[in-house]
Amino acid sequence: MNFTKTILAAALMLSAGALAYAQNPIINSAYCADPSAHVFNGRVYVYPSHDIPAPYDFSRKDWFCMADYHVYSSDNLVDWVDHGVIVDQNYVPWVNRHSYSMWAPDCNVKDGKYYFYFPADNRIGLATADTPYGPFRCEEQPIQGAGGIDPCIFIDDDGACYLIWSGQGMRIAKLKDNMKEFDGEAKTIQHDTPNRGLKEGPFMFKRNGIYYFTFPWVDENHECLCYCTGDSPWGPFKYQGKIMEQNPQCWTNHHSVIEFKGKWYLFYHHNDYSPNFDKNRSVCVDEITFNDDGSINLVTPTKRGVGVTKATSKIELDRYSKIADQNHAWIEFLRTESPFEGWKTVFRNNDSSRNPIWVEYDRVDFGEKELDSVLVRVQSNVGGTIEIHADSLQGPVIATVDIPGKGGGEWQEIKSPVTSQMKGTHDLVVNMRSGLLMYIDWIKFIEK
Ligand code: FUB
Repeated sequence: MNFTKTILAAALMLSAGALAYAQNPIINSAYCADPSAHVFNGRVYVYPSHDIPAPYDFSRKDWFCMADYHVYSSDNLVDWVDHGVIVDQNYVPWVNRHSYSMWAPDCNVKDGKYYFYFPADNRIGLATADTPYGPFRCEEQPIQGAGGIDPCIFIDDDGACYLIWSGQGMRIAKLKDNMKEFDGEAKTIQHDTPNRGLKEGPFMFKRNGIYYFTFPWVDENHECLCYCTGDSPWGPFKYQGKIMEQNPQCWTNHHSVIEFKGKWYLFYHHNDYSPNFDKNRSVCVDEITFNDDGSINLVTPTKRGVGVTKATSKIELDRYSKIADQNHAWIEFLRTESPFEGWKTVFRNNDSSRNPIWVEYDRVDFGEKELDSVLVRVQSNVGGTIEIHADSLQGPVIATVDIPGKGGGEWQEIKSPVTSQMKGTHDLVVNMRSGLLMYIDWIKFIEK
């Protein structure tokens, strides 16, 4: 028997559950990095690595520490489901249980079977399943000949499967039908990216006949994302430019690219929930666009992310699309000791400025029903007034909300009638019309 015993789904899916988060980062229940996204049966599945703070038996307290993998899925890029643990270092026969080295994985489907490749102990392992979310069965041994990290499994239009990974250089090997043995020799991928810092995390995809070989690369001091193009998975590849600039707050980045419902998306990571320790990272997604010649436009990371937010759900203004000048409006954690609770938006009129103090949140779906009121979760010692506009600061006022002052840093939920009815999807601009200092957690609309 080639497989170890089927891992009991119940044992590994203890933490499965639903979570809804419409903005970046998309996963707010755990630190996650290295997101490999794929579309299986019309649904997006994301296979990230799972960062944890170092436990007692891992001595490198300042290093990447990962013991297992979860998979997350969504059919709208807004509501995400955590399917729980799919592979755990304690259940893989060849992995040292104290190595915590389950770095960036990838998964793909062939003939109805799902093949999940993961690194550990500088080798690459395989687990297979009949569904994208498991239960996965681990092979007894790692893949022979693939020493390194960051596996990517690329399947060409003709069904040929390639394992690409980061070892001594970027390596590629064609796989036999069993998906676990090389069909011929592994090769080093030839590309002409300027030879400065580390390159790792390869991800390959094909679009309009062009093969895109993409990877994080330390151009200056941190990893940017860049891409090369070629005519074959084997290369050679020509360097074309960057997909995303480096983020000076986070040394690594790691990504994947998918097409979903006619648009293309870039999944990547930053360290939003852990600004002081960049080995506890978080997964984000933003749209990626191509020009007619196949070149990629630089993606600017956003807080707003992708997808449309329902007006009747909590609209987290701190995941803004645009904001007034940073002296008058900014974000802070609700509680720094508990970052997954999220952020609040701070409105501060500290110099009697007559300039509007505002925040813009794009793409809110009001549906077709009549609105009754808006609810605002807010904190303010002295109170003030906010206006909620549709479309722009000059657009119609949907509601004016008077916030009574309340001392002691207490939160209030203030309800106010809607004065202009909205239908369909609109951007929102929230403006502090009067007041000195106000914190807003979220707003939501209530239908009649
Ligand atoms: O997550 C650990 C490592 O950091 C990955 O394997 C690299 O790609 C980098 O993101």
